[in-house]
Amino acid sequence: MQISDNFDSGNIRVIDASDPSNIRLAIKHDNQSEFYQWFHFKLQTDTTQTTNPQEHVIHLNNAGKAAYVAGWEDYQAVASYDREHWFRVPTTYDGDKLTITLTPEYDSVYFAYFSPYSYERHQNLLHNAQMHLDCQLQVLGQTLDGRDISLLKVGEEGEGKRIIWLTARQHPGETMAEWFIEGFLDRLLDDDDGVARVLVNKAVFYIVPNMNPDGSVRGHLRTNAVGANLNREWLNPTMERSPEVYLVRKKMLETGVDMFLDVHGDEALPVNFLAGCEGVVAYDERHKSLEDKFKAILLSLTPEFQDERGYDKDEPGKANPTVGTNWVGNQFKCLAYTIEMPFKDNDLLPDYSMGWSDIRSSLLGRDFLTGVYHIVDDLR
Ligand code: GEM
Ligand code: ZN
Repeated sequence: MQISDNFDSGNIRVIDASDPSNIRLAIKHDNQSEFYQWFHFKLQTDTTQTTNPQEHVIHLNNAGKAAYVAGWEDYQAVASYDREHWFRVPTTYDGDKLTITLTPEYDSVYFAYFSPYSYERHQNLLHNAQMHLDCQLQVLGQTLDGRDISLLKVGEEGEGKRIIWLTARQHPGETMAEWFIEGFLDRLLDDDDGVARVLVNKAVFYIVPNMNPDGSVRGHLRTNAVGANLNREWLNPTMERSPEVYLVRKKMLETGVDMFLDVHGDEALPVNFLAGCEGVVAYDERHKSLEDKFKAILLSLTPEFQDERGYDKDEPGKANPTVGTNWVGNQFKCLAYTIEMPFKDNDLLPDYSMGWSDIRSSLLGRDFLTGVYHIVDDLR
């Protein structure tokens, strides 16, 4: 039996893998950081040796000190035999260890915190998009590991056209964010879709499908290559520590912003929700009415969205200015939201076999495009 993580977004450390009924592993920290929670590893076993298939019991021994331990409550890990279709597997948490049990049907099986979004798939997304007449692939610069910081521009600037920015995966382990972008973009570039065609005439879109490619490939939960939490770098980013934010922010200052969506995942809350910028200095009645209208639109569009549960609201003037949504909302006095999807499930509409998934993230992205369609005229 063999456990490995030497692949794109792999993350595990083997403590002891000699006994299939007591496999002991640990999740590795993000580089130069205290954060960890994302895991992704391959189990190679041999199902032919015995007539009765053997249940494998896998312990993540350091789960109890992960970044967001509430994320392990009622959480089920995902597994895949073909690396395309991911299914939930029986998982328990005792406050210390996370334990995954599976009787493998095949000799090789992958496990992960959520459905991975590979760097290859990321590059395919960029290059498929650029084939569309209305889409241009721009490179803003390079990350600290030397990967492109890639931006997709959809549509053209023009008199009266709204400027709409989306960023995703500042936190690389929140892979649902890039699945969301895949759905949003797939629809935006669909020439047969009336909503998309009207939107491309009314707005220009700047989309960064992956803000943190280094952290993604390294198998990080939350930081870039040098341990920077990008969603705490927006007030004073530097090329030495956070070039991803520095270069995107610089481009935003060139283009302007009428609406900003920053796509994330949340470890603990089993719902989809939005976090606004109500605590920034520039927040005013216009901001609030735009937020209320956008939320009302989303509530009418899909039962996958709700506005009862979410983060505590910031007090007036007390928002953390280093957070992307807060910096953009304040700087451009625009509608700015953090979108949060669950690692677990949407408890209002549970799927007992799959939980929240890559497919549901992508479909939510398609629904958010309709939301943008219904608010685009109000953005100025
Ligand atoms: C969160 S967003 C920051 C908190 N925002 C509000 N409004 N309370 C983060 O960066 O901690 C996003 C995430 O990590 O998913
Ligand atoms: Zn996040």
